[in-house]
Amino acid sequence: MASKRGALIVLEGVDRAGKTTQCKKLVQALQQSGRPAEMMRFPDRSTTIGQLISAYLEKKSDLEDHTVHLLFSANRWELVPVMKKKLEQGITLVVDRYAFSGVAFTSAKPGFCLDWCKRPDVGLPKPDLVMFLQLNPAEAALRGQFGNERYETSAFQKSVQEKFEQLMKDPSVNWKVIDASQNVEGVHADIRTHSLNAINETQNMPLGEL
Ligand code: DGP
Ligand code: NA
Ligand code: NA
Repeated sequence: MASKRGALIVLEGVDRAGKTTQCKKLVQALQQSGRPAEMMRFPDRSTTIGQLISAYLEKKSDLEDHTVHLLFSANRWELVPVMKKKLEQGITLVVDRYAFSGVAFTSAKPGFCLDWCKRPDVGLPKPDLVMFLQLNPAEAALRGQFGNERYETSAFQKSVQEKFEQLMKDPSVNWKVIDASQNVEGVHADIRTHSLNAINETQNMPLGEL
């Protein structure tokens, strides 16, 4: 019997929706049930390109908007060989942000259309499941202040949320909306259910492309 590939699972959402916590909990739960799983995150600030992105987000450098968009995309592309290898080895990848953040954050800036923003990511491995952690701005505000990084203002985040809502209309992507206002365990239970379904449904299907 041919060995089964891992699933590519992505968590998206606006800042403070709990993506990172939930990615970690999902990886733990999958591992504990005997399913190989690893976490990844984008941007991956550890690479040379990632360090340029990190300096930009920390406002230690300024980069032209198209340029930074292409750097975020390049940062995903440079990890594709590693991702494909792990998926082929049967490892499920749980990814904290992906191309959808790329499109939502840049298209929230003036002068960018969705179509241009999507182009550089065309051909990337397509997630088997994308879960959007939905949290309204009032609930997000209860979780504390924004940090000091670029993009961390309520006006910009509102615009990003609207862009995500447009992206979620794309029926070629397996979107699931998760109510992130539940407690951590409630959110985790929803995420685990969708993930187990995706792992079972996609293990005999080839990996798609964006
Ligand atoms: P995080 O490490 O998850 O806090 O993400 C860093 C910030 O960068 C966050 O505000 C979201 C934003 N971001 C993530 N991916 C992209 C991308 O591809 N393009 C742009 N413009 N912003 C992104
Ligand atoms: Na952030
Ligand atoms: Na995060």
